[in-house]
Amino acid sequence: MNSIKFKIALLTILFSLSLSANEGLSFPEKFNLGKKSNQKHFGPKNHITGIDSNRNFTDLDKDGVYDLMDSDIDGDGVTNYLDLFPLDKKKKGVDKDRDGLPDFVDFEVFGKLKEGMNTESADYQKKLFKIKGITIFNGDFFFKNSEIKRVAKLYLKKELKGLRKLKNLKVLFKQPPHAMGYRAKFRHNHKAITLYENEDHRGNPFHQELSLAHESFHALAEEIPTFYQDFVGLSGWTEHEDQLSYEDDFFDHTIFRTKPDIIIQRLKAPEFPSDYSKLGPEEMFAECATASLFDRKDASSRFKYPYLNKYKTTPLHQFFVSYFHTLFN
Ligand SMILES: [Ca+2]
Ligand SMILES: [Ca+2]
Ligand SMILES: [Ca+2]
Repeated sequence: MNSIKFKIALLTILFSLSLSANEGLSFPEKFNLGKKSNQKHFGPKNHITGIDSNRNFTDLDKDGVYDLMDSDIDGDGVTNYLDLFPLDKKKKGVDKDRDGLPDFVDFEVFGKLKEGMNTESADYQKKLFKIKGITIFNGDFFFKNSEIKRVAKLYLKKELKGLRKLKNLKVLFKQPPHAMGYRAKFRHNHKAITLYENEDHRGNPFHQELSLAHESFHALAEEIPTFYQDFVGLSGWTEHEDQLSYEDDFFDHTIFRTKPDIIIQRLKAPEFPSDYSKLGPEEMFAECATASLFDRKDASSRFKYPYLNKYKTTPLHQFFVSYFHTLFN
């Protein structure tokens, strides 16, 4: 991995960690700022592709879940991203053709296609929703039709075909390139995968599929905690209250942010598919699962998984392969 890519990987971790740290906080009453938003911080149509920072400490529907962490801020039963009025429990937006996709994200309503989308994309959007419960839509950055096809085929016909409907993966959308080069992010509080427009994905569309699978496994880890815990038990990691240990090495959580290279050094053996997999049990789970799942002869995984051959001789790889038999159809 060259230094730029390495830095990007580290920054991605940093970002994930800062999010999860934030999500774990509990907010004292005095921080309940109660500031009303005019919704302008949200996305293009329903203003919800980014969460308004003013809403970090408010709880609109008073369900005890702060807005920042609430997948349904107004409590009307419609997840934020699919709610045309995410801050108004009386209004949701219409679904005229009654296909389950709110018309403001629907690629096709009664034969009328959204800008740039073709009928094939519209069909894939409907199928992905019906079969996997995932709504793919255009966020602040639009999908190309070829991308819609690849993404939908990944879930409907290829490696993730057998994946069951996940309760905490409901939406998938695209955002402009991230200043720090992030490729994708699963936002568990919002049941969403954000795909960032990315140079690597443009040059190697296959890598976009690997990123999606990786994020989907983050969703799966939450949905099936026993799967994740069995993995942790086998992986060498132990989760303590305020730190993690790998075999006999103890790591304070901050080290993942400040000195990730130390961890990569300590976990020297190339028994995991990539250096990125060494950055804590959650990343290791998603990386190992993805590397174990994909076996395409026509698309090289070497770039992302330089130690793949070695990894495939390990009990961890075997663990995933056996688990897939029970998890996937
Ligand atoms: Ca709430
Ligand atoms: Ca809602
Ligand atoms: Ca519709």
